[in-house]
Amino acid sequence: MLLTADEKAAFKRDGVVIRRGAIAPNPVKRAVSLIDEQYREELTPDAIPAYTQRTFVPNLGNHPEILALYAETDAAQLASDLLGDTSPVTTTQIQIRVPEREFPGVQQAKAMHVDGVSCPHLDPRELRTFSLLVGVVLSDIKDPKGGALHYLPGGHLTMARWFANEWSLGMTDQVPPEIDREHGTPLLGAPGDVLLMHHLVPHSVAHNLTPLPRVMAYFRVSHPEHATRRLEALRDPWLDYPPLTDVPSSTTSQE
Ligand SMILES: O=C(O)CCC(=O)C(=O)O
Ligand SMILES: [Fe+2]
Repeated sequence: MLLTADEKAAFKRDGVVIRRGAIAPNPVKRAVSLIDEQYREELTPDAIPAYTQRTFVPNLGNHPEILALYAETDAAQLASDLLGDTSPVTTTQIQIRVPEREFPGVQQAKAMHVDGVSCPHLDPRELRTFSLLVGVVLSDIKDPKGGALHYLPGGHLTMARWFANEWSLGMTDQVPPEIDREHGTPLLGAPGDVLLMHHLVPHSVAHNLTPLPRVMAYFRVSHPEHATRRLEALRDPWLDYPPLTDVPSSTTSQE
């Protein structure tokens, strides 16, 4: 189902829309069991830091049943509803927050950041940006202390101003100090929930203090022109979102 006018207006204001239960139980169960099997068999503490920077279970990144969570569900349609044209998505990032008590001190937290800019493990002049993050919840996330993603509603507008006025390519700061101090809103949810998040919304993750892994699949979706204008898209939050040009920003709260 397409986004409602209210959801589009909320996306303009918050940079985030969450569709509860957008993905049917069967594709979710297939993805969860594929991930779960390999996670349990192959995970060693030494691998966790690198997986945390990139992706867990890397050999599943282009598995058809994992990619299908995006391409063969409403998720792809919702992304097109925001971006108009989209480039094909060919890879999935699987992010697991491992239980701290099972792997004490092994998995680092991630401070507030936007993806693809000044990544701590990359050359700060390299931009790996995109237009829209689509996140699929693959485990029950009931407790904010369970490694929930924390996002900052409205932060896309602050970030665009910072990129336009204060930031320059090559800086290692990921966000301005006032955003670094924020804790954000935890993404709580259940398997099959879908997060649509603007690429400029700052977000962070902390340790998982619950006994069960927190599992998300992320799809990074780009407007086809994005790669030719990455710097402009950091400074103009609606450049990659032609369908939203004339949508007013919401003034009423959602969720
Ligand atoms: O673990 C998560 O949910 C998010 C991780 C993250 O922000 C990232 O990999 O860029
Ligand atoms: Fe991120």
